[in-house]
Amino acid sequence: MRGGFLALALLAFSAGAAPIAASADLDGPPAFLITAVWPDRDPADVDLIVQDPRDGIVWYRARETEVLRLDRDDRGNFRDPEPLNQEIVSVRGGLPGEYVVNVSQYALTDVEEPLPVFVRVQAISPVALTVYEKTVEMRRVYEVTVVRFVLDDAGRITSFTFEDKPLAAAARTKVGLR
Ligand SMILES: [Ca+2]
Ligand SMILES: [Ca+2]
Repeated sequence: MRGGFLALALLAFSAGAAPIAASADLDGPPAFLITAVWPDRDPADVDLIVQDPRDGIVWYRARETEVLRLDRDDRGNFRDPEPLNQEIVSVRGGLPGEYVVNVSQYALTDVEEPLPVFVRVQAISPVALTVYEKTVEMRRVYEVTVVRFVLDDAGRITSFTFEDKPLAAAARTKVGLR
């Protein structure tokens, strides 16, 4: 799979994205989509937590920043008759700087097998293009950094890095939770 990731990354560098405004219109078309998918009908509640370059964080308790929006919150099978398990965060505009993509488990207890969570970053403009994808295996309640990417002034991704950067504590503080 490593080779696959590298090929995708190189594709992203060469294809780039059309220059897009640094100020976002949250109702306008997304520049990027970040999705997390876990097995259909699984009761686990996985959360996307994404940070923008101005330290804004989206998650299920805070669904919008200047440039990010949680478009779909999924709580496993809780109040959800559909088998699908998928969370979606959209990136609007081309605010330059670093974006951090984390996934966490709200509640996963007593599981023997790891839960595979497939995370994908897609560029939408000018064409839909997967720029990064990875499956992380989650075993219990915790948070992991899947990928960090940097946009330049033209809205192009210039780097992918993977150093862990926990966001959940900061996200909780922002909304007044301990
Ligand atoms: Ca969730
Ligand atoms: Ca679901």
